Amino acid sequence: MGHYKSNVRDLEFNLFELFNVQDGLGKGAFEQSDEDTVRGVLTELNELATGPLAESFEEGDRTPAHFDPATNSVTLPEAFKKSYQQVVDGEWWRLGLPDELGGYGIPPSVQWSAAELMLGANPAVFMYMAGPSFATILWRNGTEEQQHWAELMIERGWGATMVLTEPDAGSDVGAGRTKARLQDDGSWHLDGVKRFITSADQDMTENIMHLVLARPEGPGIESKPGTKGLSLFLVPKFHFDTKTGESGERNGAYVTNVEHKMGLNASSTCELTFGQHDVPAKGWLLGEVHDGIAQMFQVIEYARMMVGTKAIGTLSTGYRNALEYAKERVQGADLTRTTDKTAPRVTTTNHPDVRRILMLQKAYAEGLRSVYLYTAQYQDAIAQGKAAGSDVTTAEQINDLLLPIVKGVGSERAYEMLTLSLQTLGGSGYLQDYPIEQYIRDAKIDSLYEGTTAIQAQDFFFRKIVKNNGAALGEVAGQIQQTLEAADADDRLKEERELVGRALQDAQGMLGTLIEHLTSAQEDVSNVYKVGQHAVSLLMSMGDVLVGWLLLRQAEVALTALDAGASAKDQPFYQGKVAVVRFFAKNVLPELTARRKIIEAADNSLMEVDEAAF
Ligand code: ST9
Ligand code: FAD
Repeated sequence: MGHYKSNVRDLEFNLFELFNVQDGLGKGAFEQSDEDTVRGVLTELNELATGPLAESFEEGDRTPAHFDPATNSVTLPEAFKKSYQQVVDGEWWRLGLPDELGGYGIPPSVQWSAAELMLGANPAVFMYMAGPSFATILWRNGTEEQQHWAELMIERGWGATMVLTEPDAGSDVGAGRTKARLQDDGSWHLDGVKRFITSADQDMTENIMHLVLARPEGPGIESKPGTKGLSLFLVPKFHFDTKTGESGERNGAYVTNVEHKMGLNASSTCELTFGQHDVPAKGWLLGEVHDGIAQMFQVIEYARMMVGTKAIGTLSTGYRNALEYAKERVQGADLTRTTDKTAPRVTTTNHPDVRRILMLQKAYAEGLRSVYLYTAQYQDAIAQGKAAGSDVTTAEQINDLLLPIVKGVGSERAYEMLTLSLQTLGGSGYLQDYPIEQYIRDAKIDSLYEGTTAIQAQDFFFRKIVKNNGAALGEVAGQIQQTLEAADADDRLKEERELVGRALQDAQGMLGTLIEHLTSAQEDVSNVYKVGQHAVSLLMSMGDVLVGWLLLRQAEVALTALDAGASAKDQPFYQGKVAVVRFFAKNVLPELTARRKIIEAADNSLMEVDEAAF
């Protein structure tokens, strides 16, 4: 058995029993798919994920991406390349493509379920498959010729990268200094050094298309500071025949270093240098418009969803590995019989503390899966709405609101819970005999790249709530209220509903206080520091409310299924859904009241501490 323990039952539960995606299949944008296709996709992909894909997970860690400075090239271990090839040959990358580029017309919610399976089994493999997805950005924003390049990228299976970060420009992308100078033939020469670029070189694809943010220079080009002065350039590793895609001369974008990381070692993280060698680094402006940051955010939105799903997928397999171990590990007597030295030894699942940490892992693994799939419901609605020519503004705003929760809360809770997965195994968890230590190392990056948690929290508060006048949040809060006040609500979940209701009030109270601080910053600007100090707490709390609410909805579905006489095989699954919301509502949600009190008592004493006193 490989390391990866997937949870297709729970994916299908979310898709078909909780969110009823089947209602949208066979129509509009999803005309080509039906329930059987979707179940078939998940079954087939699950076999690939738990088998050939998971097979090279460990090898990719122990034999990291290798950099050869003499040739500026990166090589990957053979076993890893084999896994990649199998996913590519299966054409699984087509799942994410629009119909006109050869996609299958599968809803985003199903695409992300499929992504969870691949990301949980071997995240680096999935990340190297960025070429076709990033080609859609060329397709959407490019000139007619660049749209043809998008087709070439897909047909010829090229790799692709997103290139923002520089040594002095991480969270602050607008501090980037890489320049692009306009040439007489309409192309651009790039000059600068980018850092930490994922997949910037590998030995698996014929070519790599770099999507690079740089500052344009040339006659008549206005220079603007910050992110609004950045344009997006297409910079291939090799020049290519623009009709056939055949590779030609080497372009002047070279990998000049590969980082030695804590985890995710199969994924190459590269320094990428433009125009500092003999060959110029030629690029082409995307769509001939200077709108780089907005264009790049189309990539970033996808990547933030991907990072959250990766973290949650890793948490899920961490939990299931821990559970399997605990069910078999015999250690100590039952707590009620510890004084009796002859009492039988029990499996660790009998110990209250092991139960506590297992149920906490289950709550976040299954709750956060629902959160990313709830988000994907809005991506489904956007696709359907666009196909029907209707207004999708609300769905877009809710999707935008939820992305920092999927990414920020997903990554933070996954890392926190994975340490409990390891704890469940005791000392054995610390060994490389089990996959959990690698999960922890591989998952830590999720709270860092694609915008750190602090950046997600600020995005959530300032852009997604304040700038949106709370419209999207109001919609989501309205849905939560509806569940809480439903006339036909099940009495067996009364207490849980009250606890979710109180948590929602607490989170709304936190938000209200932070908005007061922001408003009062008009008189005393330092009050905005209070928002900065507590924005992460707000983000995490809103995440907990969503987890609690979705676990409650899951439990309602489960009780109905149990009442209807669920099969013997399904009964424990549904009983688990009821147990997990009971636990989460009573043991986690009350913490929000304390967090609210902390925010209400916010002051700026922290900001007044002299740096030397830290
Ligand atoms: C990175 C990559 O870390 C990590 C790994 C990636 C691997 C990718 C692999 C993908 C795999 C794919 C595989 C597919 C397989 C297919 C199979 C399918 C099943 N939303 O607030 P302002 C825009 S990359 C939208 O003033 P500042 C907007 O245009 C590095 N747009 O910002 C706005 O203008 P306006 C990641 C947004 O103060 C403009 O920006 N690095 C949003 O100038 C300016 O906004 C980061 O993420 C948004 N949320 O700059 C950097 N926000 O307001 C993190 C802004 O007029 N730092 N815009 O609309 C930040 O995000 C900063 O907040 C900042 C601040 C840079 C935006
Ligand atoms: P900094 O921005 O220096 O942040 C340091 C700390 O300060 C963090 O805790 C941060 O939250 C905090 N901080 C910074 N600014 C603020 C603020 N304004 N308010 C509050 N807190 C703040 N980049 C790419 O362009 N393409 C890639 O493919 C890519 N892949 C990556 C892969 C890996 C393995 C890694 C490690 C990084 C990758 N990155 C990539 C870069 C990544 O996106 C950045 O590391 C990330 O955005 C953070 O930037 P930084 O590392 O410079 O940290």
